[in-house]
Amino acid sequence: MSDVAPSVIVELEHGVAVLTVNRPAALNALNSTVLLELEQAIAALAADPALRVLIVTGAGSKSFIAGADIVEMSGYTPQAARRFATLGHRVLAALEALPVPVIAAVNGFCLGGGCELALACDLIYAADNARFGQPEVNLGLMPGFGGTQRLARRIGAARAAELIYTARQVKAEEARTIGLALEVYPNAELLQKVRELAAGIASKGPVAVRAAKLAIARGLDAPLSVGNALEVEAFANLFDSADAREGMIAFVEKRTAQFRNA
Ligand code: DAK
Repeated sequence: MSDVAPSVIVELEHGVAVLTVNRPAALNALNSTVLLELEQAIAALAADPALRVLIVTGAGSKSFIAGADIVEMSGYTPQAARRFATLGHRVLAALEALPVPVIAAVNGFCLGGGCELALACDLIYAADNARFGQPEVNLGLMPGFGGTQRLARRIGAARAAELIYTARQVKAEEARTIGLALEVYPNAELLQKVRELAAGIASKGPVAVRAAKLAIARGLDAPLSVGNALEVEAFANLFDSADAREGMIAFVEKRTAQFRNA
């Protein structure tokens, strides 16, 4: 048995998985080992029919993810950098493509590649000690895991450009004000608050939640008319699902719906 602690820990209970990036001695910085373990963990979650909601967080109370691993990157050739960036993009694309809602519980530093990972999640909730930023230009680098694209889509191009050009770190309350974090909670309460939110989502019709996620994601990359057409299709298809029948009949019968994910 290996005596090396895994860099990624996943616990799944009642449909809600918590994935913890577990490298607290380096503030959960993403090196190749962590990224490869993340890739495996996300693939396993994608194949798990019990999964309803995923929460992503960082080990310890100080940091979500303090970025890509600067020590590892400092030895890179352009070829190694391209491999690393490709791996990072692959992991974040797989996270983003999970069919269920993914929530980032940002419990501290959320910088560089860490902020980019949070941006690949549907929802971001912050602890009061959270610090968001894309500080790559401090290192003579630029965001390499999709930050130029996802941050601009989330908070608007001008604010994203300001944060990327200046490397300014944003505290939790400002992150909420600019639409990066949805809510701010005391650090000790963050995970419990996010678990409660996730449990609420997990109790809804799972087929419908997945269809809504897909419609939002596909629609964002399309003109409004195409997005609306996608929504019509997705909405109509739900009437083929046992869960939609159960949900509407339960309403009429004044009882709680028993969804079967079908
Ligand atoms: N990488 C490696 N180690 C890190 C790290 C990081 N990003 N952040 C922190 N650590 C390590 C520290 O080196 C220290 O290790 P020891 O010295 O104890 O061995 C330990 O974590 C604790 O950190 P500090 O002692 O510095 O803790 P403080 O509370 O004093 O400061 C801090 C916390 C988060 C303000 C500070 O650690 C910091 O500034 N960290 C760096 C944050 C940062 O710049 N993050 C962005 C990284 S760049 C690309 C692909 C990807 C990317 C770019 C290009 N391509 C291939 C094109 C992405 C780039 C990034 O994410």
